[in-house]
Amino acid sequence: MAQLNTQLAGRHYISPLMNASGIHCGLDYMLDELTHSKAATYITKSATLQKRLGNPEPRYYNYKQNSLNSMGLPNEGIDYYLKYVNQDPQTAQRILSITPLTIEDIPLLSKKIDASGYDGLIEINLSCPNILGKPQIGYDFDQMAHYMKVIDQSFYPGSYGVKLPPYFDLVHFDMVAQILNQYPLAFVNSINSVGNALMIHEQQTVIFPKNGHGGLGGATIKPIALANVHAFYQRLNKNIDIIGTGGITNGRDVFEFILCGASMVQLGTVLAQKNLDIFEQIENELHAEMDKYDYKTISEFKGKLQYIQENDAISGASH
Ligand code: RRO
Repeated sequence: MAQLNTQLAGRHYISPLMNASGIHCGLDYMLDELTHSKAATYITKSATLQKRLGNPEPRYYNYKQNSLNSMGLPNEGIDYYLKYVNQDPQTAQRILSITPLTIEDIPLLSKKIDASGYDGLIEINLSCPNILGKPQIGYDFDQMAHYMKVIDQSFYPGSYGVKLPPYFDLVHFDMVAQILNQYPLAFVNSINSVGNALMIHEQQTVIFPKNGHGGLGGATIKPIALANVHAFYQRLNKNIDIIGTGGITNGRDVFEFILCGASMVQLGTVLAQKNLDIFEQIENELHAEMDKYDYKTISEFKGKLQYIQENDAISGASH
């Protein structure tokens, strides 16, 4: 039987599967449930310095295999999540997500984390699309470079990664990689939801904030996510691992993200739409996919995407 174990930033995980930040991870009991599920680890809801209630409702909508959200970063505040991750004996495997709302928040968040004794990985969210009046840092390269400098001064080398928004232009991948390659990141998580999308039911927007605009997640964004993972795998220093996120619904999808270079993957919309059994189901499907190609370990095919050659026939009728 194929082995699903993998590594992220030198830490060992029994499989590449975990939740995406924001899904089933805002409160203690949800994190407990994730801990007892087949997920290899969990990541917390992205924490700000202070507790936040988030945007007015309705703020989340499911449609087929997709979702639209404008949650607005509802969370219990950094102290709450630090208490949780530090009471857990397997802290080393856990991932804490944080969102600095201003550049001044960065050293304040790091001081709190340091004082708590937390020594797990930290995901720094540079890509929330839903904070009124605050553009995504990941789309403003000058700001991003500035943020990275302060992040580098505030966090230990190799202890943190960044969550990025989706990019759509090859030059943007070059520019972002050029900024990130200057720093000792543990990982990059690509992608956050596709920001400021719109869904309509009958004649009306489906969520309230920002006149209905919100982050698109789910199966529709998978090709965008794959392209982002692939582009960053090609451009980032090899010691920066990649977490692939966006539109995963089955084991085949996970296989594709690993082919593109992901070391781990996160489940967002699918986890919101189904229950925690989805981890076991996707694990089984990934086993089957690896058996199909006779792969025994993740490392045998990680980053080994094959390119179709000129005049090759496209194989497989299902596409
Ligand atoms: O809470 C949210 O509105 C949210 C966040 Br912080 C994020 O990073 N991505 C997203 O789709 N929603």
